[in-house]
Amino acid sequence: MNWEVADKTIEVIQGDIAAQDDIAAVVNAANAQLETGGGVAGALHRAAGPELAEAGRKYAPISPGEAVITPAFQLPNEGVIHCLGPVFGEDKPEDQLLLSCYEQALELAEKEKLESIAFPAISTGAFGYPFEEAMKKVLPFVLERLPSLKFVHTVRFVLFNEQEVEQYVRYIEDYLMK
Ligand code: AR6
Repeated sequence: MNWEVADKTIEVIQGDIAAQDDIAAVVNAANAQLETGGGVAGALHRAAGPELAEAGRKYAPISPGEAVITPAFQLPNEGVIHCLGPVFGEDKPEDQLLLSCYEQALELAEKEKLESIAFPAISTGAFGYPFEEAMKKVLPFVLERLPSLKFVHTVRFVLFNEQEVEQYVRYIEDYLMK
């Protein structure tokens, strides 16, 4: 599903973040050490190869809310933006730390003049942030940020299951109707 907002394209798909071959920057739901892990981090590191963890070493450890960019190695993208989301119930204020991830990722993509970026639902897996609660923070924030983006023209949300896609689609349609 996609929409045109402020001359930008916003997309919501069900899929694997490691298989976004038409996107310049993919976002990793990273751990502080920028090593491989489960979920998104596992998928991206497996597909990128061991160079990805090596490239992350000079930045590690990163803090909750922080994002850094590395090359994408064997992935079909130009770069990987690693974001450390908050652990729900532990890193506070969790909503601000979550939004800081999205903001810093967008800023890095702009700085590197990358035209498209794909986000997974950061913190909503192993880090325990309730999916809908995270969505209600992230979507208005990103939608409001679109007009000020100069280089990024496509923002894609890559979600794991159909129900999550439906929730995003419903939220965006309601938001755009207002
Ligand atoms: N593509 C898209 N989305 C995915 C994929 C995939 N391949 N795999 C899982 N998801 P998570 P977090 C969804 O746990 O909560 C790691 O082990 C998943 O269903 O990847 O930020 C790291 O090493 C969920 O909705 O990230 C960290 O230690 C969302 O992506 C820690 O987990 C995020 O789940 C980070 O936890």
